[in-house]
Amino acid sequence: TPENSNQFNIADYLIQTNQNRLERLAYIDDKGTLTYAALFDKVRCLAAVLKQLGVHREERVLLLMNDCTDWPVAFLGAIHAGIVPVAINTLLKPQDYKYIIEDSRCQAALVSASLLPVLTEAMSDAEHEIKHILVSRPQGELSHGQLSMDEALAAATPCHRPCSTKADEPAFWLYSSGSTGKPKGTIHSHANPYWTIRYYAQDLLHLTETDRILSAAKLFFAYGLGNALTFPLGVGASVILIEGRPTPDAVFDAMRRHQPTIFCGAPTGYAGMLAAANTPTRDEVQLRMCSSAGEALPRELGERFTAHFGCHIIDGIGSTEMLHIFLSNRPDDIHYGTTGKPVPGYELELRDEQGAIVADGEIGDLYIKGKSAALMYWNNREKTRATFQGEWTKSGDKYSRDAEGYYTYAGRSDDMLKVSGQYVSPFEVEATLIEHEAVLEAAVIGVTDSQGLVKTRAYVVLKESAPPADDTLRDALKAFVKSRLAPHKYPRSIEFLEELPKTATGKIQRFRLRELNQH
Ligand code: 3SK
Repeated sequence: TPENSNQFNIADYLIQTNQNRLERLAYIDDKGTLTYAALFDKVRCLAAVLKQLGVHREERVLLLMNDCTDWPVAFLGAIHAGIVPVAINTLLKPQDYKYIIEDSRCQAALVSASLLPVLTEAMSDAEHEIKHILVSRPQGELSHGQLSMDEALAAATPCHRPCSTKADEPAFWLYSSGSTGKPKGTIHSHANPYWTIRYYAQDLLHLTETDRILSAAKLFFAYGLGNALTFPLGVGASVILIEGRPTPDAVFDAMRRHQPTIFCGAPTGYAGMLAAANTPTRDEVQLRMCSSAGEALPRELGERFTAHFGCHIIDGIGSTEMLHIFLSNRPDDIHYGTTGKPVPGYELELRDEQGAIVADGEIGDLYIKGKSAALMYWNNREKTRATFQGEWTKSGDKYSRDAEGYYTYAGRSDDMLKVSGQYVSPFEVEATLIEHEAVLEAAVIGVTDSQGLVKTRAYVVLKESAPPADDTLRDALKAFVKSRLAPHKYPRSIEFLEELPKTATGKIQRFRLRELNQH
C-alpha cells in the first residue's frame, strides 16, 4: 500500500484486495452482471489491448462512456497498464469535447456507441488526432479506426503483470469547472483513491462486502467514481449501475429489482424521490444508509427522507480536487442542516481574507489538508497555484463552524452556483443568453426554492426588436441555452427587466438581483 511502499498501482491493489471474492458479484448493469473474476479478467485484457494498440505508459485515453460494466473495465484496464484514463462527462457538447481532446492530447478513446456521433463531430474539428477508438456495445457497422471493445477483449491475451507505477504517479484525470476559463484537467495519483477508500468508505461509512451500492451520481463525477467504483471494490461490495438518466423512476426500479443497501445521491434527487407518485415504502427496499453530496442537504429534506425510509442520509462535501468527501456527518452523529465534522484523516481551516483563522460562528474560506489532494491542474500553473497551496487545498466554499465543531455551508467564495449537485458558471450562461437575437443583456443568479435548493434564475433585458416578453420567449431562451450548453446549465426561471442594476462603472450588481428574491 502507499503506506509502506513507493510502488503502488491502484488497479492492481483492487484486484489483490478481492482475490478471496472472485466468485462474488462486482457489477450489475442494465444488460447483465460481472463477477469479480470476470471483471479482473476483462481489466487485464483491456490493458493488453491498449498496449497492443501502441498506447504507452503515462499517455492519456479518453473515457466517454455511459454507466455500464464496460466503464470500470476501461478505467481499471488503462490504469493497470500505467495508461491514464481521462474520465469525462457524457452530457457535454462537441465544442467541450474538442477542447478536452486538444487539452489532454489523448491517444485513444473508449466510448459508448450512443456517444460516438458527438465524439466524431468533436474529433473532426480538433487539432489533435485520436488514433484509436474502442466502442462499447456497438450498434451496427463500425468505421475505419473504430474497434468493438467486446471483440478486442475477446481476442486479447490477458496481461497479468501490472505496470509498476509509483504511488505518486498520475493515475487518472477528471475535469473540474470554474466560474471563468476552460475546465481544468485535474490529475490524481494512484495513492489518492486508496486514501479516500480508507478514510471515508471504510472508517466513516463502514461499507462492507455485504453492501450493494447504487449511485445516482455517474461514474465520471468524482463523487460517483468513489461511490460506484473505488469504494465498493475497495471493500468487496457489489454495485448496481443505471445506464440512463437516474430519474426517480429509474432509481426506484433499480431499488425494487436489485435491493441496494446503500444509495448515494444529491439533494435535488432526494427531493424528486420524495415528491414522486410511486415512491417505495420502507418495506419495499433494503436501504440501510444513504449518502448525499453535490449541494447542501436542507434539514427538512433529510428529516422527511428519514421519516419515510427509516434510514439516515449522511450529508458531506467533497471536491474533484480532493477526489471525495472530506467533511461529513457520521452514521452515529447526524446533524441535519450541517455538513458535520472533518472526516478523520483530513484537517480543515476556515480563513478570512488575510489568511487568519476565523472564530467559531464566523464565516471563512474553507481550506483542506489531506492525502487525497490532486497533484495539479494540467497546463495551468496559475490556477494550480491558487488552489493547491502547499499542503492545503482551497475549496472555494464558505463555511462557519459552531462551538461543538459542526460545519454549516455558507455559499461559494467564487461566483459558481451548485445546481442539482453540479457546478454552473453564471458567466457562461449569461454569455450564451446574449448570443440569442432577442437578448441585449443578461445576469444569472442562484435562487433558493421552497425546499431550500438552489436553482438558476436569469434576468434578461430584451432588445427593442425582440418578440413579446412572455412564456413563449422564456421557453425559447431556455431551449437556446440547452442547445449550446450541457443541459444542467439552462436557467430554470427567466425574468424580464427594463435594465440591470449596475455600479457607476457598469458592473452588474448581483446582490441587488439577489435582494429581489428575499421575502
Ligand atoms: O460535490 C461534492 O460534494 C463532491 C463530493 C465528492 C466528490 C466530489 C464532489 C464534487
